[in-house]
Amino acid sequence: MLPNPNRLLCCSRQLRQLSLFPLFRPRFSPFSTTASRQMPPKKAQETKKALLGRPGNNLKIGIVGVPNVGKSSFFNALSNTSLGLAANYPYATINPEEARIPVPDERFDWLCDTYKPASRIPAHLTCIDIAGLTAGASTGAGLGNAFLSHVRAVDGIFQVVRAFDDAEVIHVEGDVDPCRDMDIIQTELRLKDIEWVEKHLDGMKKTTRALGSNSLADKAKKEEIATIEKVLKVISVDQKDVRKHEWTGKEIDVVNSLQLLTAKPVTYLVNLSEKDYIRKKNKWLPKIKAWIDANNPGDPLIPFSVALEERLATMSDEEKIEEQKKVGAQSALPKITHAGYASLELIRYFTCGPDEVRAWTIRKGTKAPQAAGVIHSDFENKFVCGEIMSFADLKEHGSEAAVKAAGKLRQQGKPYEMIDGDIAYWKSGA
Ligand SMILES: Nc1nc2c(ncn2[C@@H]2O[C@H](COP(=O)(O)OP(=O)(O)OP(=O)(O)O)[C@@H](O)[C@H]2O)c(=O)[nH]1
Ligand SMILES: [Mg+2]
Repeated sequence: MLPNPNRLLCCSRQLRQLSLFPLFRPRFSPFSTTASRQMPPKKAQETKKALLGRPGNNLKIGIVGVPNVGKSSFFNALSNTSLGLAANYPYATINPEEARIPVPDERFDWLCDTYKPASRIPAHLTCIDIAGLTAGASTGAGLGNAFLSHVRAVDGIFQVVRAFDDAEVIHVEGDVDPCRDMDIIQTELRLKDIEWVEKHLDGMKKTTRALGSNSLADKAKKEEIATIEKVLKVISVDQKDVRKHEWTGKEIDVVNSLQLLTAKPVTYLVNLSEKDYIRKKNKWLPKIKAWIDANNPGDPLIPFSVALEERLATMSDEEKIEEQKKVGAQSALPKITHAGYASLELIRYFTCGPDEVRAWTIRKGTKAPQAAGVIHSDFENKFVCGEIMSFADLKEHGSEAAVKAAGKLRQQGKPYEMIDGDIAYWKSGA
C-alpha cells in the first residue's frame, strides 16, 4: 500500500529541514491538500493593489542631498567602513559606493539565543552613497545627469538635510538653510521627471497615431497615455511628487514602468550638531517639519548627528553603551535603518535550525512560493508548501514542538501571503 503523502509531508523530520535539494515528489490529489483548503477568498486576491516601485526583494536605498551635508560621513558611520569619500569640499563623492547594513531585530536575536546556530545571518538593507545634487542638476549642472541616473537606480531615498552650523564646512549655496535645500532637491527630481514623462508621452503618441483606432492594443495604449498624462499633471500642474498621489492598481503598473524619481519613498534625515541632537533642540527642526507637512505629508523625519555617529562608530560595543549613557543620547542609526527598510515596504521571514538562523527579505504582499524563491529558484519553481509558524507563537510556546502541539504550525500553500516575522520550512518537489 502506498503511504498517504499528506502524512509523509507532516511526519518526516528530514523533510522539515531547509535544504537546497529537491525533497520529494508529491503525489497527492490536488483536491485534498491543506493548501487548497486554505485558499483565501478569490475577491480579496483580485482587489490587491501592486506596490509603487520596482518589483523584487533586492531593493536599495540611496543617500541623497545637496553637496557637503555629511552624506559620505553618514554612510561610513552606518556601514562602519571608510568606503565613502568624506571630505571637506563639495562633490567629493562621484561614483556611488554600496554597503549592506544589518537591520537590528530583537526577534532575530531571540531566535539566535534559542537555536544557538553555527551561522547567523540577519536582514540587510543595501545603502548607496550618492554624489551631491545641486540646483540646475536636471539640466546638467554640478554632476547633473550622472547624479540623477544614480538616483534612478535606487528604490528609496535617505535625504540628508544639513542643519548644523560650521563655518569650516562650505555650503554650496553660501549659508545653512535646510528648507531651501529641500526645495532644491524636490525641484530637481521633479523637473527631471517632467522631462522624462514628456519625452515618453511624445514617443507614445507618435506610435499610437500609427495604429488603427479600434484595436484592443490601441485601446490599451490610449489608456496608458491617459495615465501618463495624469502623471504629468500631478508633477507639473499639481506640483506633487508621484508617490503622494493615490493611484489605482492599473495606474500603478504604468507608473512603475516609468521608473520616476519622485515615486521613490523619502526618509528625511536631519543632520544636527552633536550638542543640538543631545539637547533635542534646533532652530530649523520646526521649519523642516512644517516643510514636510506642506510638501510631502507623512514622510518620516529623523533627527540625528553625523558627528556623534562618527564618534560612536570608532568605539567597541561596551564603550558605545558607556558613551551614550554619558552624553544622554542614543545613536539614531538603528532607527534610521528600520525606517529605510520599512519605507521600501520590506518585511522578513526567518529560517531556523541548528546550522543557521537567517532572515530573508521580501516585499510586503509576497506569496509563499516567491518568498521561498528568494532562497533558491527551485524552491519557487517546484514549490509544494511551507510549514509556517509566527514568531509570536514560537516565543509564547517556547519550542517548535509546543507550537505544533498547540496546532499553530500550519501548512500553507501557494496563495499564502507572508507575514513579517513568519518562520518557514519549505518543501519542494523534484
Ligand atoms: N561640523 C560637522 N561637520 C560635518 C558633519 N557631517 C559632516 N561634516 C563634515 O562636512 C564635510 C563634508 O562631509 P561629507 O560626508 O563628505 O559630505 P557629502 O554630503 O558626502 O559631500 P559630497 O559628496 O561632496 O556631496 C566633511 O569635512 C565632514 O567632516 C557634522 O555633523 N558636523
Ligand atoms: Mg559624499
